[in-house]
Amino acid sequence: MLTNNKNVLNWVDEMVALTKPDKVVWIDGSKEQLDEIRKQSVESGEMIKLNEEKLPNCYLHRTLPNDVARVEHRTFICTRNKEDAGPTNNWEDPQVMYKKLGEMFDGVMKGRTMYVIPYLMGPVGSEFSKVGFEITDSNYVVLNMDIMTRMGKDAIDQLGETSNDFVRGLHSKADIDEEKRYICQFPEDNTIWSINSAYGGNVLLGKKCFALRIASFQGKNEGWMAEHMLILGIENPQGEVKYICAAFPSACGKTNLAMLIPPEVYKKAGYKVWCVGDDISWLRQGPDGRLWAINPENGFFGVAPGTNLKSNPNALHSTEEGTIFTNVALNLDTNTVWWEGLDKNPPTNAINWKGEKWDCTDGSKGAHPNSRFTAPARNCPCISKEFNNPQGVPISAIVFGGRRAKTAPLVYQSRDWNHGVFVGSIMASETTAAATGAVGVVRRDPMAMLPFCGYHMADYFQHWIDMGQKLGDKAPKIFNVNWFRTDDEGNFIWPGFGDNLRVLSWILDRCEGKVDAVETPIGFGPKVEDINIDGLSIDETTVANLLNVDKELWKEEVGGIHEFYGKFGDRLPKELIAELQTLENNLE
Ligand code: OXD
Ligand code: MN
Repeated sequence: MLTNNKNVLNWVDEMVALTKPDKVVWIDGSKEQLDEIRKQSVESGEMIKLNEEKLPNCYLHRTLPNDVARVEHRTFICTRNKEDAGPTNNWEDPQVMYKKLGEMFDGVMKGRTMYVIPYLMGPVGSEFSKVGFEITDSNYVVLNMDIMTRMGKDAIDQLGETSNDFVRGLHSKADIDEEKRYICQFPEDNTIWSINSAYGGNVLLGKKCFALRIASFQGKNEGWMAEHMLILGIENPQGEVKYICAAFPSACGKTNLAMLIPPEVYKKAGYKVWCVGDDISWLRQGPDGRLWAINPENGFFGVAPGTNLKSNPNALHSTEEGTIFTNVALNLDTNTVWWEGLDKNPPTNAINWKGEKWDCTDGSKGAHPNSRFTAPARNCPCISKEFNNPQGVPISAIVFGGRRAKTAPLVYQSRDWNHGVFVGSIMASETTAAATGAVGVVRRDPMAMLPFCGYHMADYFQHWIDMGQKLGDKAPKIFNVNWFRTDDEGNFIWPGFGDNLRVLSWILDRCEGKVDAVETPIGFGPKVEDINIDGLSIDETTVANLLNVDKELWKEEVGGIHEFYGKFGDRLPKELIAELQTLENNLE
């Protein structure tokens, strides 16, 4: 036992009585303890130790083929009133769910070791960090939580001897039965129960379950925000750094943007980009009235395929030490890892993500498309020096984005905060061939929070509006970007990747009042000449095309927004209905 806190001890006793483990181990986060767990995991085959010279302290883990991604259809928000979970979440009554899962958890750890993991979300010593405990029977969870959070004594110290303010997470692999897999959040009880999965997003309870679903609910009640946003700093040649938060649905290059490499002309001029976070921001109003952000996490749980020295060298370098790879291919000649898109030399003597002999000649994939790396943030060559700052960083701009072939322009700015909330609420992405199902279908994903908002989405929009009221003229400016416009042949027009800095520069110039804009029906757009294309092979005509707002397409879009908003009934804030009306008027 690491703590005398009765609230923690009583809860752990209850969970021991329920799950009946053979042994209980409290995780203090010490190297000796973790080394012992690594050693056991290698002996049992749960982890494979990789080449110590090429990938020091790195391991490979494979999950079952039925357990390779988050399971939204089995994820529940359990609030006493069904309406409080809203129309976009699965709901169950808490008592019903506790009973149902209670039966599944009863005795589930017989013959197993229970680990009790204290962890901190947010920098050590930050008033804004929060404590969680995860009880688990998985070594993989312990070792991943060590990378993704500040685990052990720091969390115990932050909680103190008497506080009851911690999130109670219970996880068991059980039989990894997908028919009995449940990821349940009980926001009113600060509780998470997850069973029958051993895949990251379902079992690393500090991440999506706590830092987004539970924290979004806490944020609404406590006057702050938990968002599915990266945080990046842009340093100008004078050495001043301005910070941006950005939300994108999956498959829009969020990790790449978080670790962007400036294009040559910007690099030469002295610009630098710093990563504060790649996935989650906790935002609150600081004493100076501005909005400040911390990244609650301590590592990156990134998608491996497509990550390479060109697309994201910073992410790749982050994985060179102390990393756990999940469901990638194993190169048997070198005892290193490989995934599609890493390089053009797939190994010829390898094991695929399913654990089968694989030589890449049959067209099958070596790595699962959702294979991952869990890498310490400290490894990232462009990690911000403010990463551990307890105050976080002040945010100048909030950026929303999606993948739209034609509708959304390269960038536009909202007229004001409420209009910006509207822009976030109508966020959407068109499906790509990478996902199953039809291509080009518009999926609404407000603020990229659809699977992660722990309460009624309309109340969440209201909370955004309330935050804007509180921030007043200190509020960050809100923008929308679209890197994915295509020409008539379906080719991307904008180069993307590092060149996205050209758009972020315009955004910061707008925040500082350095450039004018043109009014369009959907908001403020850049003047063509204000997007720097120095060193690019595109011309001003192309930029004009990228910025063009097609009224006919937007009229269709309005239909889709009405349909989406229809879900929320009376609970939808009147401010958003007014914004939709303004958009319709502007399109006439
Ligand atoms: C993630 C996700 O894994 O958003 O970050 O799915
Ligand atoms: Mn995410």
